[in-house]
Amino acid sequence: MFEPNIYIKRRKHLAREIGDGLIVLIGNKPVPMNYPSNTLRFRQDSNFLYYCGLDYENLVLTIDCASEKSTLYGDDLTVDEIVWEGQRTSIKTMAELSGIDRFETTSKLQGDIIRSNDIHTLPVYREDQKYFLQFLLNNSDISSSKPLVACVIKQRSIKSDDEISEINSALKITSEMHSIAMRSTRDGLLEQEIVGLMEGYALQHGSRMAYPVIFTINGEILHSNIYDNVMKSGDLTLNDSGAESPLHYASDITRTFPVSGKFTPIQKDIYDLVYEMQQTALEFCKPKTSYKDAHLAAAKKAVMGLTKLGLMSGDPEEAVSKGAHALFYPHGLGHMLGLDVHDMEGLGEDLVGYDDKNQRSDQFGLAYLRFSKDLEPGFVLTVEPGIYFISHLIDQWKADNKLSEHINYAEVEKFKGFGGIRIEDNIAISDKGYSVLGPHIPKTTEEIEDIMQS
Ligand SMILES: [Mn+2]
Repeated sequence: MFEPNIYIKRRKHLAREIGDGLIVLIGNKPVPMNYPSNTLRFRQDSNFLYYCGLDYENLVLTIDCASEKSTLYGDDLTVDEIVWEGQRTSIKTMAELSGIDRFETTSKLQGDIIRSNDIHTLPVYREDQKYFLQFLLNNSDISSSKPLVACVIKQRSIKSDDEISEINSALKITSEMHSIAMRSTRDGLLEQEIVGLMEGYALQHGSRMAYPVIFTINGEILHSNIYDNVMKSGDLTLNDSGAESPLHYASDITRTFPVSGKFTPIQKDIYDLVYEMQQTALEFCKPKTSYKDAHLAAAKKAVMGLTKLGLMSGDPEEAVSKGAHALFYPHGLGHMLGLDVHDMEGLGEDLVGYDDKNQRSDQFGLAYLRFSKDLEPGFVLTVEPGIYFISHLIDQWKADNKLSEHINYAEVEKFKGFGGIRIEDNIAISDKGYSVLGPHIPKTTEEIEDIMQS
């Protein structure tokens, strides 16, 4: 946990911003996997962690906005529970650790809540949270508080130095996972063997994954979580994986490398293009520049490179405005990163990534841009352009003769089976511009070939 003062300040700030009423933040409960006592790995709610840091099950935190006083609700374990789970920190100590003014048993919670007629809650993303909140409020209408959501997003969007250190500590593990993957991959191994080494390394160092690992020779499947392919020389492997820090801050890194340890000429061409897309996008990563512009600059770079390779044609600006690049680059440049890997997405993707000035497009590809706002010092983001050859998408566009003034389908056909390439780093925005977080992870084709052949 951070020092209590950090949590006290965060809660006071929130209370002052909201001004009136009672904020109710619900910690997560254990979730059954296949029967009640066999539960999924516990992960505390990120908003709960942000405002009190307490990483335990079955807690509720309230903040009274007028008095700025907080109360922690929870129960010490019974001896019967201790027999199975062991002792846990007492509720009294938890309150002290987080600088919380009062603590009460859970049995007091509903009465205290019902006495207030101005309750502020956050959106729920689990069924059990929904039922618990309906029970607590004695009401089936549990619509979340718009002002609370807006304040939390504003507060959590700006990362302090302490938070950036946490992300850096997650990246230390992640960079080692990525090095292990590059050093261990070879012809004939199954993907799962490498995934096991990476997750094992994280576990050995007290860390877990911030999201399910994507490690696949089918890199064109954007979020594949299947690891049973045999990797062969000539294949590219895409590794999108990131560990969590001790306080549950996420990291999110992607590297793509050849199974053989050496890129073929055409793999190198496409790889270098994705690399240039990322470099181009990074030049836009500074205060007051919109992240959408960074995304579109990467897209234009993609069109220019693909035109050189004979896959696209026509004016790059026009091709991007029509969305032609999305055949190869169908996702957004990146997203915020923090306690969640897609930070605060549970509060609403549009509220986090868009505002009055930056509205979401409905064009295929651009519509998947999760974050579009003007950048501010303290924002932490991923920058993750990619180029993919997705057979089903190519077939569909070709059948519709879609944007054929910009896409040379005869050439594109030849790339079916190529896979996909994505390069992803995590950056922090400062007054001056951006800095790439964490240790350097081999990224140029030369660096990757070096580590794979050493
Ligand atoms: Mn990402």
